[in-house]
Amino acid sequence: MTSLFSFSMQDEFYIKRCIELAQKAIGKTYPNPLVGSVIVHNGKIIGEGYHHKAGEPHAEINAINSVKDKSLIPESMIYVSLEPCAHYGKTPPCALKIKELGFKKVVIGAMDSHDKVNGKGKKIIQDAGIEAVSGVLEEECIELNKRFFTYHEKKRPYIILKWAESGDGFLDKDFKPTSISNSLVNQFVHQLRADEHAILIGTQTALNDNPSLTVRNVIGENPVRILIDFDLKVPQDFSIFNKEAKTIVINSVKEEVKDNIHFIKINKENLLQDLMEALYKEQIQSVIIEGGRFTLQQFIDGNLWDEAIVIKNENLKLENGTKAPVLSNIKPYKTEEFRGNSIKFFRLKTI
Ligand code: AOF
Ligand code: ZN
Repeated sequence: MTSLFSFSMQDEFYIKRCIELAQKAIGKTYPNPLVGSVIVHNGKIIGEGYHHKAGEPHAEINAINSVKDKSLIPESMIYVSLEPCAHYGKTPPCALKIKELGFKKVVIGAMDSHDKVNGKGKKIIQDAGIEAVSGVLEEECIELNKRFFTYHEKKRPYIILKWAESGDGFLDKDFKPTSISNSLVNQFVHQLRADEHAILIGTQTALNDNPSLTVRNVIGENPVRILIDFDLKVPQDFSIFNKEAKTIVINSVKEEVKDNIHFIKINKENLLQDLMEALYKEQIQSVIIEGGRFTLQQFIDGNLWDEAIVIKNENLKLENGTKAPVLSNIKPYKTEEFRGNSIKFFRLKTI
C-alpha cells in the first residue's frame, strides 16, 4: 500500500536505521519478526534497540531502556520498523508503554498483520492523543519480515527455490551428481540455509546425494529438515535422519513422532495444498527447497514460490544430464554476482 503523504528524508533515514538494527538478529527471532527502533530528540538519536530473540524485550523497549536521560522522552519521537504490539504475549504491549511514557510522535515502517496486532497498536497510540504515522519505507520493512508476513497473511511458509546449474543449463552430468560450484559458494549456501526455518528435498535427492542438510560452514542454527518421501523409501540410517536437527517426513503411510523424526501423513494427490497446511500447523515460517528437479518443478508449476536463487557456473558445460528447472511468472529483482570467478547468483521473485 502506498501512502498519500510523502514522508520526510529524516523519517526515512531513521526507519532505515531501524531496519539496520533489526537485521542484527536475522535468523534468531523466530517465531517473532525482526524489529528495530530508534528514539530521536531534537534531531539527535538518544536511544536505539532491536528485538534479539522471542521471549526477550521487543525493539521499542530495548530502545527506551537505552535512553540515558528519560526526562527527554515526552519531547521525543519513537521510530519502529513494525507497528508496536497491542497484546500481552511473552511480553506486555509496547503500544501501552509508548502511551504511558507519552512520546511526542510515533513513526511506523510497516503495520503488523499478526491477528493480535493488525492496527490495534497504532490505534492505542492515537487514542491516547499521540500522533502516529505508518508506511515509511514500507516496502523495505515488509521485505525485512517477508517470512513472518507471508506466514501470517498467506497461512503458509515463505518459499525459496534454490539450485545450481551449469552454463549450458544442467543440474548434473549424465544424470549423476557432479560438483557445480566451489567452496566459497558452499559457504554462501550454508548461510542461506541458516537464514531459513526449514529446508526441503524430495526422495530422489535424498537417495542420490545422501545430504545431512545441516549448516556446517557458518555459525547458525540448523534448519528443520523436510523430506518428501511418500513410500518411505529413504533408509533410516541416511544422514538426513541424524540427530543434528529435526526432520519432518511427508509421507502417505504413517503419522508418528520418533525422537527427532516426525512423520506427517498427507494425501499424495493434493501434495502442495496439504503440505502447506501441514507446515503452517508446524509453524514453519520459511522453507528453502533444494531439489531435485522434479520437486522444484512441482512448486514452479503450482505457482507456489516467492523467491528463486539460481547459482550458475557459466564456464562449466556438462552437455548432458538433468535439465535445470524452468521458471515462469518471474520478476527479477536482484542479481548478485560473485567476484573473481564465473559463478553468478540470481535472486528472483514472483509477481
Ligand atoms: C513489536 N516489537 O520487537 C516485536 C513485535 O510473544 P511476544 O510478546 O514476544 O509477541 C510476539 C508478537 O509481537 C509477534 O508475533 C509480533 O506480532 C509482535 N512482535 N512487536 O512491537 C517487536 N518483536
Ligand atoms: Zn511489542
